[in-house]
Amino acid sequence: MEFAVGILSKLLLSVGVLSSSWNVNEEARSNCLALKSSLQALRLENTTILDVSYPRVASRMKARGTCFSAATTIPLCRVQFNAITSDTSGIEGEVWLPDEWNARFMAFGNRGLSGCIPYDELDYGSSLKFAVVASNSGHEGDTVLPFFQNPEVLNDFSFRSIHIEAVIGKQIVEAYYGRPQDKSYYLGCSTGGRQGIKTALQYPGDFDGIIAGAPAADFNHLLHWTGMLSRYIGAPKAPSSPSFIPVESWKFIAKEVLRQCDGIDGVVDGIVDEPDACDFRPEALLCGTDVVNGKHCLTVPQVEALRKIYSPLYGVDGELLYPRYDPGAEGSPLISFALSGSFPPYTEEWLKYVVLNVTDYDIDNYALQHHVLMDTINPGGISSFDGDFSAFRDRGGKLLTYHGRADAVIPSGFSKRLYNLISRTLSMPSLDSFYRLFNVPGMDHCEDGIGASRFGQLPASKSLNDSSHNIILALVDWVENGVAPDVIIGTARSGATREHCRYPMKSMWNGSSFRCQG
Ligand SMILES: *[C@@H]1O[C@H](CO)[C@@H](O)[C@H](O)[C@H]1NC(C)=O
Ligand SMILES: *[C@@H]1O[C@H](CO)[C@@H](O)[C@H](O)[C@H]1NC(C)=O
Ligand SMILES: *[C@@H]1O[C@H](CO)[C@@H](O)[C@H](O)[C@H]1NC(C)=O
Ligand SMILES: *[C@@H]1O[C@H](CO)[C@@H](O)[C@H](O)[C@H]1NC(C)=O
Ligand SMILES: [Ca+2]
Repeated sequence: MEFAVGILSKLLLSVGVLSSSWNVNEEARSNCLALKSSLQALRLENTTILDVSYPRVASRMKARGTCFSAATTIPLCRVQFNAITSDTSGIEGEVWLPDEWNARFMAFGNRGLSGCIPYDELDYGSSLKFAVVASNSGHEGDTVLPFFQNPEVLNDFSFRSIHIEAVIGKQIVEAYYGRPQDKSYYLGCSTGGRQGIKTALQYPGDFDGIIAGAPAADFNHLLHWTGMLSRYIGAPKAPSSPSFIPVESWKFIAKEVLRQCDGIDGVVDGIVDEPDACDFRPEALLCGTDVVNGKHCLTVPQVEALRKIYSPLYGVDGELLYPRYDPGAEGSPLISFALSGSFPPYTEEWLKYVVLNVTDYDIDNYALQHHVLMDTINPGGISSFDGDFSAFRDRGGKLLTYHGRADAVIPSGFSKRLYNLISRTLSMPSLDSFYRLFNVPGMDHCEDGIGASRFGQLPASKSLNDSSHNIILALVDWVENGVAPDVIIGTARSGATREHCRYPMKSMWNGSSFRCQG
């Protein structure tokens, strides 16, 4: 009976929302407010509807306890929900349903270890007329502490929250508009990139198209690598270590990297297009016997630290754990993420709270062999480094990924490595038919940097909203019209544009412009 009432209200809603009567906003508003009782009647499994509201355009959105806020830009219906995922865990999320709907659904991921609803992304997606969903990934705050002795909360962060977003979001979309979405999409970068990769592997049916930028996948090794970088310069007691490199020194190291490698791509423009072509020699910065006061130079232990930083990280059995730091990323304000001289908090907390399950640990003892325990335990199954995308490929899924080549947090070599792992696992020399990686010269972590770094990948990286300049619309064109993007055109702060090539093509300068060559 309740189900029948739900169906009836669905039909009424669809008529109201889609009608073009003179009074459409008033009508949309009352349909929105009626959604609360129809959702209650639907009794979505394990889900409590916290509130349904029809906010004024430009009102600031924030949920209790969470860290972000953003204003809406278009009229929409806002649904706040809480989903129970186990006896000891649950997810808080929101679905935004624009009055003017493009019949598409989009879910968003998170950043860092953040348990925060990304309101700016909800606003971005809904302003493009998608019905959108995002969540706090199952915890509050940018820390590992909520996972301590709480494996179900970690499971939400590792693999479950995006799946729950998809399951609940789609039901709410259908309840409101009276029909399911035509296609469903996912957008995320960094942790959000890892969540996108994980979802394609574990829940391949959830999304028709996925954008997974600069993925923090191979998560244990990423954190381990970050910890090892900090150890090379003496963390956690860095300033008293002979190999310590103060943050200010990275400015002149960055200059030397450019002096040695900027021109390799044919253009001296402050950008190292192909960091893997840069055989940086830090010895060029050694203080000679003739060192004069004020000259920027480095000691032997400091140069040795640089050698390690610019080399791949190998494990105790000689296996590759993580690619090297990208030469060309030193100029970033994010250099201090791993190289401030402190031990990186994410790595320390990860080791303590979910690998060793202790609250206290002497991080002075942190060393290469710590990866063995991290690999063995792989908390929450978070690694997300697996090449078997066959289920996602076979259901017709499309995945776009991108990586800045001046990424000071996750080296761009990682995304090439993942591409090649998938290629080998599926015995596909090229993944063009369902998976495309765009390398972005001069872009930092997910966005920013002096390159042509804006292509619609994040709310702060808006670009022309056509499928050549906006990666979301490029994905839509691929999924819905079969038109795969050969290049993505990025826009720099200066307004200059540039075509970004898909891997393994390379960007080559022909004397007057960059061309992608394969
Ligand atoms: C609801 O939660 C229970 C227990 O946590 C779980 O077994 C069940 O699969 C959940 N249902 C859905 C639709 O997720
Ligand atoms: C894209 O931009 C044009 C011009 O600014 C605008 O008219 C159109 O509505 C936009 N499309 C979307 C989907 O936002
Ligand atoms: C820490 O707890 C997790 C989850 O209960 C467990 O899998 C892991 O083995 C524990 N770590 C150690 C070192 O015992
Ligand atoms: C370089 O590429 C551009 C763009 O395709 C083309 O117009 C130009 O003629 C090329 N220049 C040379 C020297 O090949
Ligand atoms: Ca250059």
